[in-house]
Order: sequence, then structure tokens, then C-alpha cells
Amino acid sequence: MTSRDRFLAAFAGEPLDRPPLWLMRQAGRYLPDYRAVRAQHGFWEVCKTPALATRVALEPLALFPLDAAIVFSDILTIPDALGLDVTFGTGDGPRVGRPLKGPADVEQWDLAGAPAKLAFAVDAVAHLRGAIGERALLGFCGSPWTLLCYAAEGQGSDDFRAARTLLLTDPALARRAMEAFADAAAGLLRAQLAAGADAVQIFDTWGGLLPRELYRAHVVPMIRRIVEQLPAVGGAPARTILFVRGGHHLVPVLGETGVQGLSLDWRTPWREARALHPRLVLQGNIDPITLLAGPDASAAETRALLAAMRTDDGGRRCIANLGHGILPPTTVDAVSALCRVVTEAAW
Ligand code: 1CP
Repeated sequence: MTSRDRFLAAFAGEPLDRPPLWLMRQAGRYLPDYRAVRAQHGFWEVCKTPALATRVALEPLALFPLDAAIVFSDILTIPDALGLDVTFGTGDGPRVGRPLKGPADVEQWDLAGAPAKLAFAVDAVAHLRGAIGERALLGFCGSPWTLLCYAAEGQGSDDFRAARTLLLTDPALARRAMEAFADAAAGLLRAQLAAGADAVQIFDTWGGLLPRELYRAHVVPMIRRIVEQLPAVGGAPARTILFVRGGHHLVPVLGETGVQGLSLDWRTPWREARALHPRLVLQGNIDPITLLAGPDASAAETRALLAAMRTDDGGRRCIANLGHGILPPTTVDAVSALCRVVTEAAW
């Protein structure tokens, strides 16, 4: 079974020889070649130069037996393309030059011009597709809610109170902004699928900040809005995965988004999610901190996860991954230990 076949079989609900494996944020700051590239080039420059984006996306595939590549880009490409002017300083997080302050801002966002400004994130997919052989390929975007968090706050935050307040004080404006993000995201994902992505992941990093009923009322329809704009492939719905960080309390309503797969946060018990969603692909969900605890801890945690996966449905519809992205101090040895347990799993 090739890596790509294994990944597609997980979505088709077919038997697996073992779960396919990839790792959120598998490219990036924990890798030596990535740091070398970043010493020479700005972050947007790496994203917007297909040869550089491909080089950093390939580095983890050369080091680890991963079944899938994810295009090198960022969720904040969409607000930047709409005109919010996103920059990354050295060391700190993103800054939004033109944050969302009121209705007049949304009126100025350039939805019509976004596809041309996002063409680099489609070219990067096409470039990577040609370089990864029989591996699966993922495109991605940020969820409209998580993009609203950065747009309203203007920068990173622990609690994103500007966006959460906006949702309560001016839900109509929050909705207009999220609809713009959803439509731009759908356009990007459609183009990435057409350029050779096998699946797309929607990152809702800050979805877990919302209580269930607010999430259901305001965010679920926005994820649906994206999913409904993606074309079917060979009679089956486009392969979509939704990751909601801190979203344990939201898992019961996430099926209403229409996605085909859920990427579970590390705090969500695998079996609880499986009981709620027997037909969805589940992905996850090793705690990234486990990797900081070293190779032995990583291997033990991975074995426990595989045991939980195997008890349901004969181990189908599973993707081995982390419960959030790899952290910068992670060692190559710890990642290797995790990968070895998955690739040697008896299924
Ligand atoms: O070199 C650097 O310092 C830049 C660090 C970096 C990297 C490597 C940023 C800035 N973005 C990325 C790439 C990236 N971002 C990828 C592709 C790499 C891969 O996975 O292999 C992906 C999928 C993302 C997604 C992303 N960006 C998310 C969602 C996933 C998650 O981790 O929760 C979020 C929230 C962002 C915003 C962002 N971009 C970069 C930073 C430092 C941040 C976080 C800002 C904050 O603290 O709020």
C-alpha cells in the first residue's frame, strides 16, 4: 500500500494496513534546514517562492516516514490577501496592519482580488505535488472564526477578547467578516484541490474559546459554508478535516459542519469522539508536549493511541497525528520514535 493509497483508504472507510501518519506543523522552526532558510529569507518570502516553500515542506518527508505532506503556507494568507496587511516580525507573532474596527473596513476588503493574491498558495501545492511521489498532499486554510480572532485583535492573544466581544455586540458585522473569510477560504481550497491536494484541513485554532451554543450558532454555519463550496471528487465529497483546538466541549456538534474528518485536540479522549462520530475520519491526537518528554515517552504515548484506534471499527477511518502542532524545541529523535511506533504497528 502506498502512502497516498493508505491516506485515501482512511477516507473511503476501507481496511488499513496501519493508520496513515502526518504531523501538524511538520515543517517549521524545530527543523535545522527550516531555520537555515529563515535566516536568509522572510516568512512571506518563503511562502511566496514555490522553490523555497517546497524545500521546507520536503524536509520532514526526508527525515521521517510520513505519509502526507502539507503545503507550506499560513492561515493568515487570507486576511492578508483581502487587504488587512499581515506581517511577521522576528521572533514574535503576526501583526495586522489594518485590523477590523467597524463595518466600513469589511466593505473595503478585496474579495474579488483575493484569488490572484493567493495564487502563490496554489502554485506551492502544484510544485509540491510534483515532488512528493506517492505521498498524500494536504492544502489548508484558517477557519473564519480564527481569522476573525486575528482580524479583530490585530495580533496574537491568549483570549482574543476583541473578537469574542464583537460576536456579542455586533453579530451582524462578525457574520459579514466571517462570510468574507469563508468565501475566500473556499476559493483557495477549491484551487488547491484542483492543483493536486488530496485533502484540505481547516484550522480552527481558537474555536475552543467559544461555548458550545455560540460555536454552533456562529461558527458551524461558516465551516458549512466552506465545505458546501468544495466540489465532489469521483462521486464522493471532497476530503475535509476540521481541527478545533481546545474543542472537546464542541465535539458533539462538529459533525453538523459537514466535514469528513475531525482532527482531535490532545485533551479529547479518542474513544469518546469515536462513539459520537462512528462514520467520520478521526485524526490525532498525541499531546505535543509528549515529544518534549523524549523518545520513550513519545513511543509509549503513541502505542496507547494506536490501541484506542484499533478498538473501533477494526482500526479504519484513523489518521495518526498530534493533537496540535509540533513545538519548536522538539527533537528529531522524539519525532522518529513516534513515527517508528506507527509504521511498525500490527494492524
Ligand atoms: O519562521 C517563523 O518564525 C514563522 C513560524 C511560522 C510557520 C513555520 C508561522 C507564523 N507559520 C508557519 C507555517 C504554518 N502555519 C503552517 C505550515 C507548516 C506545516 O505545518 O508544516 C501551518 C499549517 C500553519 C497554520 C497556522 N498559522 C495556524 C493554525 C495551526 C496552529 O498551529 O494552531 C495558526 C494559528 C497560524 C498563525 C501563526 N502563523 C505564524 C505564527 C507564529 C502563528 C501563531 C500566532 C499566535 O501565536 O497567535
